[in-house]
Amino acid sequence: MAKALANLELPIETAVLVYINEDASEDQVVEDELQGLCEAANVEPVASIRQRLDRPYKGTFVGKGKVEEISMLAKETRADVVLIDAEVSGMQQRNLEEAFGCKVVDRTQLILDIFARRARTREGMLQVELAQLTYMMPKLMSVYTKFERQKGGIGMRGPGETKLESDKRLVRDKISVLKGEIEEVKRVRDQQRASRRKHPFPFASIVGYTSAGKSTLMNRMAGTDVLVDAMPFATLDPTTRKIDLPDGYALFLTDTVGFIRNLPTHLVAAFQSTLEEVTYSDFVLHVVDLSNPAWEVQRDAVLSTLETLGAQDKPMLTLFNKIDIVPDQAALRRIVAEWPDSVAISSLTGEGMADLQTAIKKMVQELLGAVKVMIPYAHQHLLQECYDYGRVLKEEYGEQGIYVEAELVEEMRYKLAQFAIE
Ligand SMILES: Nc1nc2c(ncn2[C@@H]2O[C@H](COP(=O)(O)OP(=O)(O)OP(=O)(O)O)[C@@H](O)[C@H]2O)c(=O)[nH]1
Ligand SMILES: [Mg+2]
Repeated sequence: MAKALANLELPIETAVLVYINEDASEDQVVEDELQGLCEAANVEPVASIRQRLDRPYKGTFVGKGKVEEISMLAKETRADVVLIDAEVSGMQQRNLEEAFGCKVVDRTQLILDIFARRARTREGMLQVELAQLTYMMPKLMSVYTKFERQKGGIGMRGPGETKLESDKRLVRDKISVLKGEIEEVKRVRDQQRASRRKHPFPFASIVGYTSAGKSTLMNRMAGTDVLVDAMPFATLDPTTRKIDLPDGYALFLTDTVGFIRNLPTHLVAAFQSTLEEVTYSDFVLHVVDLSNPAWEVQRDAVLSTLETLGAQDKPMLTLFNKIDIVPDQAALRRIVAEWPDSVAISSLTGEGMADLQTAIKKMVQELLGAVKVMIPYAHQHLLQECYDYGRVLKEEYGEQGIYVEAELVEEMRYKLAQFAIE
């Protein structure tokens, strides 16, 4: 089912949007974001409504009165879908569909739909399909459980099994097939990663909220041609390029999928293999769209996603982007001064790129530690590794061995520790 979604340009569907956010000060930001997501999914909002909830109602998510209001609105506007800006359970979704007489889609399904449209590589498509099925599974379960209770358990298996049961089994089977295929793609990529490790210099990932300008930055720094788009989730598949820095330093840089808040943890997990790039990086470049009024919320969402990935302790350079359209330059200077390891840039105009290069070079230098070693001739292959994993500044052949001064990545310094002098 997901495969069919992946490549089709589906027709525009009309939708009633239901906003759920608790905090009134976030209204504008939440509305802008959902509308952006709609645009990316080919959905045309025809009406919207809001409910502030401390806690969702068990059966219908929104309150009874709201169910009626939405129902009326959906009928009046003849909307194709009601889109709820939250995660809704299978049971709630079904109850609401019955009440509204139309399809109900939740935030996660909307995001997955966009992912499905944007996925280009095989791995991307597999991941989206897995995420969709994984998300659907508990919803199917809830339908089944209700059914099972009515009918009792005996004589339901084997050839006489119900449609739902066989559906469930099919989904399970499909999930395990997909997992296997993803494992295989991942194995190949791990090999590539291992060989990338042999390159002399560290590698970094660009992370950030969706539409922060990650791909624009990547393109500027690496001269690549990654799709840049004002719509969310333009990039789904990671791209890696070598970036040359001043004084003979270099860096491998990966552009990753954009983060977004309220993305369920299991969905983040489904994109783990894409996001794994981040966990393997030596450091991260965190792009923040400073022109967005919600930049702080977005920044925090990214930081907490990094935590989910276990990458919260990576060295990080924060790049305050889009300074060409930030109205308050004084505030900008204050923010940059206050936030540690940050640089103000415009990926679009190139402003701040020299500062950025200097900052990155410093990060790279910090990863490369200076060593002075005497490598015995019996271990002379290590000299070649010094070249492979770092910068060799001096080599002198003496009686006891080869005297080497170099700047090396940590693994290499560790290896050479036994030959260190002074
Ligand atoms: N004014 C201005 N616009 C920018 C800047 N950087 C990026 N943009 C615009 O912001 C939008 C999103 O840029 P992308 O580079 O696609 O953003 P991204 O972070 O890769 O987004 P996803 O891949 O969707 O997560 C595009 O319309 C860019 O032209 C900047 O420095 N200034
Ligand atoms: Mg991008």
